Amino acid sequence: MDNFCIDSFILKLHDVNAVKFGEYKLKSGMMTPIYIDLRVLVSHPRLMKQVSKLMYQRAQDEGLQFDTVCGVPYTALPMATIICSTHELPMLIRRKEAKDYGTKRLVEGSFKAGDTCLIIEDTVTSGSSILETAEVLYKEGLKVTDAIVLMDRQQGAVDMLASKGVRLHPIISMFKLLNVLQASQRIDTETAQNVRKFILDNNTFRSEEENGIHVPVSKKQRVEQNLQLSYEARAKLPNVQPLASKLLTVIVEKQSNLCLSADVSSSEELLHLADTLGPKICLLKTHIDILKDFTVAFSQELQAVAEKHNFLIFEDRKFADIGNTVKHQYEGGMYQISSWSHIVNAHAVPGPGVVSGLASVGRPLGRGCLLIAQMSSQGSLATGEYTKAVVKMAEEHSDFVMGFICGSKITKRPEFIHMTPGVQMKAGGDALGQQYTTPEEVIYNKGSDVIIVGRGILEASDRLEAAEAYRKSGWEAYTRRMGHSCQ
Ligand code: 5BU
Repeated sequence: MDNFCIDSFILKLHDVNAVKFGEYKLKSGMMTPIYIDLRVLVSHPRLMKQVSKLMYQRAQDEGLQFDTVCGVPYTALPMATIICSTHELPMLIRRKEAKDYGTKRLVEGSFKAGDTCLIIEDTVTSGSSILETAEVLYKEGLKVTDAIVLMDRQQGAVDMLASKGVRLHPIISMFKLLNVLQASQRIDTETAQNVRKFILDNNTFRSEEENGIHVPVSKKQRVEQNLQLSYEARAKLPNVQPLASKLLTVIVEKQSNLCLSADVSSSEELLHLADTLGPKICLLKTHIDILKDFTVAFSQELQAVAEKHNFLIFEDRKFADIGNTVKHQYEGGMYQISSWSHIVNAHAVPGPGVVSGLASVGRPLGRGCLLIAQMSSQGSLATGEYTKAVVKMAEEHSDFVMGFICGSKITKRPEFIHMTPGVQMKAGGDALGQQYTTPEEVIYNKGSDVIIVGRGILEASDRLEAAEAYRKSGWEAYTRRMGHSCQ
């Protein structure tokens, strides 16, 4: 059981008919094309044990502090019981109806006012059942800060509960479940797509918002992130730019969303970095004009190393001139960037001509371009309306523009890749205006796709160890965002 993974667990849920496709009515009256019935798990003790293990593990991973545990009646009751009995934790039982004799208590068990209670739930849609239980516990003087749920239908519960001060930690998300069932051919593409559409169209928290209930912006962003597709699914989208598809595939193959910013000044050191850290990265970013000894032979060697370790090369050239000039800068001069760099980036300041100029060289070579929509540096002017205009420019050139340099997810269109520089294990900055956020923040909270790390790795005493730490951190943040808690 130690090595079992969420994917095989999802298949087991399907085997025991806990996941059903068809037309079903939810508690709210809403009709749904997918029904999750975890009540059957009581008949499958091994699965029950696995559920409880996953839930407890999640509480540990999140570092949750609590005095007692309460399962939402009834399906989650035995789950809470197993967790509490295995780990010798005090449990509470919430009654659905007060008895009309004896103590008439709504919460059974011993506790004192001010104790923190962790809520356990089997499935959530809007999160209202968890909230109901929390409210009963509040009335008894208990605190509820966190809840763990096995299956999140991704229809607004995380955000609704967050708006009430309860953090929800889902083990499996609907999109993860669909991806696994589709990949294992348990359901066909059409069924999976129908359900995805239903989930996207029926977000209970968004409808509250549409009804005029105030929702903080960050919560809105979280809703959008939760509904996104996996890297794998995005690589296969019909409208994805070919190089974006290639990069997404590399990310999945190497379980790495790490781009190394190889800001070193000698070609020998750069090649050594590429060769030693190559297995850890999906992308290697260069500033070719800081090399003191560039040669065409070097660029050929770099391409060979990229092929050997299956990563792409991104020259961070930040083109920003009229179309005709950038065309020459891209293909000519001493660096001949288009001949060796898979990806380049550009500022949108000059207007769409900059993209057309670059595309005239790069598109026939199968290259891709990132537009700089935001920058990590303090006081950057690339914000607000400018960022929105960059997204629009990308949408109008989506055969060459594959994504953005940005601080957070800026478009819902899943074919675009978001890459974020200014990443270190500790938030902070340097003396020249660089600002750092952590891999977790960038990938999990901000919904970006790729972390770009330079000095966080280059200045470490063991660069390989540091690269692995960033790879792991970026990948775990992504798997957690997708509701996938083990690898
Ligand atoms: P650092 O050592 O991790 O701070 O390096 C960050 C790299 O990303 C560096 O090469 C910058 O030129 C690059 N960068 C950035 O930091 N911020 C931006 O907004 C853009 C690029 Br665009």
